[in-house]
Order: sequence, then C-alpha cells, then structure tokens
Amino acid sequence: MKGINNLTFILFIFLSIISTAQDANYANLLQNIDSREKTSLNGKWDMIVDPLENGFYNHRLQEYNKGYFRNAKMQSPSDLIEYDFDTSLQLDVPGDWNTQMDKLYYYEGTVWYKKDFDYTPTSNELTYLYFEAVNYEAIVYLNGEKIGKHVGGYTPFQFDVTDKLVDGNNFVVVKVDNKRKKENVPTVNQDWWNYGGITRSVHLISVPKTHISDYYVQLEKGETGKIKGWVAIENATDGDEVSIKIPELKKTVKAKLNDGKASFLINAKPSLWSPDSPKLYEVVLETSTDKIIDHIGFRTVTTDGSKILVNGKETFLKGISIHEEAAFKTGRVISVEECKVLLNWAKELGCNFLRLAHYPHSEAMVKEAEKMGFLIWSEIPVYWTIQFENEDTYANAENQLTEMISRDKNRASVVLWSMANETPESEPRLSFISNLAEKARSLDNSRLITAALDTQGKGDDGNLIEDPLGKVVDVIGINNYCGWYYGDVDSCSSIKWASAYNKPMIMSEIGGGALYGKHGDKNERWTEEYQDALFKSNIEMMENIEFMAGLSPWILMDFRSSRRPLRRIQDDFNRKGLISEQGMKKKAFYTLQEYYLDMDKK
Ligand code: GCB
Repeated sequence: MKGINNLTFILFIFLSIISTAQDANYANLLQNIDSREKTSLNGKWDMIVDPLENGFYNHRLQEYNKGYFRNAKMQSPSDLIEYDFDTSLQLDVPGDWNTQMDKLYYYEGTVWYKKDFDYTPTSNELTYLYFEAVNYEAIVYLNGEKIGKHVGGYTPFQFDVTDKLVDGNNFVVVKVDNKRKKENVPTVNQDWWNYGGITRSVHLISVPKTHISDYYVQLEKGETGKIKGWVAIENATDGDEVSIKIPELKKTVKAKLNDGKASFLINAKPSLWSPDSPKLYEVVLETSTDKIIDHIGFRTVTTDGSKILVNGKETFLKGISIHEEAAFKTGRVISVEECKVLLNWAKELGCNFLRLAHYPHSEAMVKEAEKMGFLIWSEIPVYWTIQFENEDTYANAENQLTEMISRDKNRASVVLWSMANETPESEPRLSFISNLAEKARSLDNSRLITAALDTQGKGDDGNLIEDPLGKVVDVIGINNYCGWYYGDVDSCSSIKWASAYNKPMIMSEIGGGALYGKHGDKNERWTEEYQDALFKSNIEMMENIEFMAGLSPWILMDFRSSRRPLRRIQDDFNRKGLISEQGMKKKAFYTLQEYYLDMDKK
C-alpha cells in the first residue's frame, strides 16, 4: 500500500512538472478579446478561505494530490472529506474579496475559487481559459488537474485547455494567494490596498485551430504616412496569406507568413489620433480560417529636447494620477461604467493625460480612455524597495512588463511605458531598470520609456535632477511632495529646478491630504484649504520649470491604503485625492482645473 502511495506521489510530481511547463504563454496572449467568441465565467464562484493552505499541503507541508482542486464529494456516509465547495460561501467574479465580505477586509492569503460550467466541444477549434487578472498568484486547475500558474496581479494570462475540457459539465478551481512577499513585484510595502481575488473577468475563448495569435499595427516610428506591422498566426505554414484591411482608408494589403509572422507596410495618410480628435479606424485582419477586428488609432509620439511631441506637435501633458479603485463603493473597478466615472472626472478637470498608477489597469480602462482622447502612462508595480539583486524578481517584473505591452501595444492612447516608481538609487537598481527598459524597447519601439523618480540632488539654488536613471529613460518622471513630506506650503513656489539631462520632465506626483468637508486655516493639515494652498504653491513652482512637459498630481480620488490608519481623518484612505471616494470634489480640484483651463487659453 505504501509503495502504491509513493508511486502515485512520484507520478503526481512528474505531472506537476509537465504542467508547469505549460504555464501561461506570455508572448502570444490573445489580442483584443472583445472581438472573439467568448463564454463568460463571471458571476458567483464558490469559495473556501484557506489561511493554512490546507487544500494544497498535507500535514507534513508537502504539496499533495488530494487538495481542494479535486473538488471531491462524499461517495458514502463514512467518507471523510473536510471541505465542500457546493455548500460554501460565494464571491463575485470579477471582484476583490476584501470589499465583498467583512471578514476578508484585511485578509492576505489563499482563497480557493470554484466554478462549474457546461461545454460542448467543436472540432477544429482551440479553447483558451483567459483571466484578465488575478491578484496575486493563481494556480489553475481544470476538472481536478493542474493546468498552470501565473504570478502578478494586474495582467492577463491564458491556458490552452482544449484537451482538458470534457463534453458536458466541467469545473475550474483557482487557488488565489495574495500573500505579500519580499521578492514579489510589488514587494511587501506598498501604499495601496492589497486587494485579493479574481479581480477581473474570466472567459473561455474559442478560436480556430489556425488563428491570429498576435499582431502589431502602428505608424512607423516618427512617420505619419506609413502603417507598419506584423500578424502572427499559430498552427499555420509559411506562405499562408493574411489580409490587412482598413476599409475607411480604402486600403487592403496581403502579406505572407514567414517564420510564423507576416510583415506588412501600408502607405496611407490616416487622420491622426490625438486628444482633440481620438479617431479610431476599423482594422480587419483575415486569414483563410480566422478574422479579427480591432479599432486602432494612429499617432506618433517623440521627444525634442525637453518637449514631448504628439504627431509632431509640442503637447503639454495635463494629467492626473489614478488608482483603479471604484468610486462610491470602493474596492477594485469591475465594470466599464466604473471606469467611466473616473475618466469623466478627469475630463472635467481638463486633463488630456492620465498616469494609470501603479500597475497595468484593465483593458476596459485603457480602451475607454483611448476613446475619450487621453494620453496614457502605463506602469508595472516595480515600486519602492523591490529586490533588485534577485534574478527571480527581475524575471517576474519582466513578465509583467511583457504582458502589459503585449495587451496594449496597439492602443494609440498609450504613449509612455513606465518601468518603476520611487526606487532607491543603487547599481543593482540601475541595471535592473535598464534591462527592463531595453526589454520594453525591444517589444515596442514606438513609445517612450519613463520612470517616476523621487531622488533629487541639491543644485546651486534648488533641486537638481541627476539620478543616473535619467540616462536610461526618454522622459523623466519626478515625484515631489513639497508642502507635505517636506517644506512649508508657501515655500514651494520659490523652489528652482535644474536637470542634468536635456529631456522632458513630467511632474508625476505632487500633492497632500485633505478630508473632504474639513475646513480651516491653510496651515492646518487635512483641511481642504491646506491642500488647495499646496496646489497653488506647487503650480507656481512648476510654472518656472522650463523643461516640464507635463504633470499628473497625486491623485484623482481618495483610495484605500493600509498605511493610512489615522482615525476620523484617513480611516484607511490615502486622502490625497482631489475627490473623495464618495465623489465629493475638494477645493484643490477647482484650482487644478483652472490651471489646465488657463493653459488652453494661452
Ligand atoms: C508616493 C507614491 C504613492 C503614494 C504617495 C503618498 O510618492 O508614489 O504611491 O501613495 O507617495 O501618498 O505618499
């Protein structure tokens, strides 16, 4: 008996190794899933909270094959099975668990999710199980068998499950673990809520066996008359043909597959996408077996000394930073409507630019922003004190970067890929972020690379930007908290800035906290008057910085953070929002709005 158990265990380990090799295919994420035939797996999922990971390890803390992923059922009254998904509580997907159940508000650890679904196989099709995002680690099982694992809380991943699905009832189990770990990205310390769960939608997506797996359709760098790109097809043979059609431009080109990719060039003069005119063209990609439609905007983004040029025209980025947290109810944004609430506020503020902090936001957010004409800064959570010397940490960060770029590389709105936020200067940090920047450029050289820095030296008469990372990026982001973490509110206006680099600088954060409705003297912290005075003083300071190309103050709306416990003021919210989480605008909102409106008049 013992022998049989050992054999089973060895087989289990062997199968685990095989299935690890099938981990999410980062390079070929299905593109524009809105254009695909999908079955939604959203809705109620059964759940089991498992702080001891009892459903994963045996009592010797070894991974074992009788875990909760088996979804076992009693076969006879004498059976001992100490869990049952079918009688368990449920959670909504998409959604974080923290705001769905009071008991899970502070919870960090493992929660098992289970969903039943029906499936009817079709021949000549592949079916993918696609997760838009799970925070933080997801181990996915289908019908009791492990199909793979994904690490990183804000990017999509998929598994080809064609051979694992059965005709009729199937069940998927996901072990979701949001425990913070030093080696993770982000690491253990972050100023936003560590919302756990299957936070974005889940789909089954069917595609023809030979299908368009990836594509890149963008203007050639710096050119406005050439649309260049490639289409990748999976399970095709070299020489197969792809047609790329842009009906409104009356253009169709055909390209032949070579090494899995068909490259093409279209000479065309599209109306350019810009904040004032966010024009998108229908683009139809077609092979003999597959067809995918996207809506793509064409624009260029370049720099000239300290200026940012959009379509060759100097453009000041009037922005605001946003966390992906829903207004009114708080918790993670889960619908297009919730994205629109935030985006409409940013419009009202007079913005043409958004810093989507501190992780890739949902595809819906990026697409809605694109339709509304926002330029976007998109970033990965390389935040504060990441383990810059740890190779696994690097691999993790690079994966998240690759997935972010893979998903959004055809979005005209995205103009900046950000590599990091407020990382402490050191050699290992420099090489870590330089490698990320190199990777980003190799995946997409049509956009600009940036990072938000909080390290400034002292110049002759003020702050000096001399962080060596300045050499690596195209655009320098500066987070500066004059009036809040240093200096009196009134002192900010007289600060002078110099830079060792002839590059554009975006003031990627300025700000201070205020509780909506708390009024008082402008020197009294947490009042709207204090926050307003801080904005006025910082605006004066920024008006004197010649090399400033944009700003994205911190932050549009108050957001939840466990670093912010001050009772009756913070109550677990970072209060630097210009709008409260209940949608109330603070005085500083109108000050920034006026600044942006005045800029338009000049
Ligand atoms: C920062 C961070 C941001 C914080 C903010 C703050 O510099 O980049 O994530 O939330 O400061 O409020 O302290």
